[in-house]
Amino acid sequence: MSAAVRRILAITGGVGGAKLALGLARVLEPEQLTFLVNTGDDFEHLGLTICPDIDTLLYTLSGQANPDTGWGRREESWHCLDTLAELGGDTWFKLGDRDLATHLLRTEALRSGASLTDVTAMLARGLGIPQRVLPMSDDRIATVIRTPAGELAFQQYFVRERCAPEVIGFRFEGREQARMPAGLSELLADTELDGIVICPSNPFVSVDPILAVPGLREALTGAAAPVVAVSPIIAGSAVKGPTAKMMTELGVPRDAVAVARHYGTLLDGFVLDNSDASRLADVEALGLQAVATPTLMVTLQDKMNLALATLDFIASISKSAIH
Ligand code: FO1
Repeated sequence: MSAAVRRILAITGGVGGAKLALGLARVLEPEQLTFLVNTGDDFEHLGLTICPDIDTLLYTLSGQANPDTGWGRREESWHCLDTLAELGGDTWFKLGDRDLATHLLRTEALRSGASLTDVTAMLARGLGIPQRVLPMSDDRIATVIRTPAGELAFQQYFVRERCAPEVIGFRFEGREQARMPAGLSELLADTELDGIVICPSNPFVSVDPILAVPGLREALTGAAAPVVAVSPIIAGSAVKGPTAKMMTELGVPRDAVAVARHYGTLLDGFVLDNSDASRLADVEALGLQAVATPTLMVTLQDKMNLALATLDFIASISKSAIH
């Protein structure tokens, strides 16, 4: 347990972010920890509302995540998908039989007027998750990938096209009308909030959609608590997913320092992997505090160790000394 901090907000996207989220959940008391999750990947498929990053977090925290993929449920069966294939239905996005129950329940609750925040809380309760899990907004914001051949909806790019198309930019459709979820402003103003952690998620398609919610970036920057990001890039590569490929395509150096520069003035501190320790001074030259620690998370102990190292780093940062 980390006694050095009181309350923490953790910002997370998909599989990489959920690993640190689990580490944080294991070293903090449930009431100390709130999650803010990307919903830019959400989409309607076969009439169902799918929220991949929320589900990845919920399944990871509840021990239900598929250990092979990181997304979807463990001990899954695929009878519905197989039958869909027989009938000539769409099977490019793999919905398992157990996972379907989540999408059915969510879709029904949303259709009867519940907010995504309330539906997410209901699912978290059902999975025995005691922490608060907030979607980045109750309003729909859809991440759109810009490619030389035109625009692709996020899941078309990510799953159907396996991240193969070259990326030239992003658009967050619907952002202008979106609002922050209820309760977030109060948390950011809470004097007991001691830190905001940006988990090692893709900066472009997992974290930037969250920062695109009007007022959210400003609210994070204006919070008294320091904002610290953990690098998703280790020695020039991403552990999982297209982050490094996107950096190359966008003409950004493929390294952790470029991630810190991308977040810019939002950050007070940055956590690098030990293998990138030679770049500590480059991060500090951006006006940030920096620390190097093992960030590759394979075992539960790795996740808890990174969580503890990040919390210790937060406790060592005094935001007023920086700004
Ligand atoms: N990712 C895949 O690469 N292929 C799939 O068929 C797939 C299905 C899927 C079903 C439910 C769910 O919650 C997530 C699923 N994902 C799948 C993962 C997901 O699309 C991406 O990992 C995220 O959107 C990126 O964070």
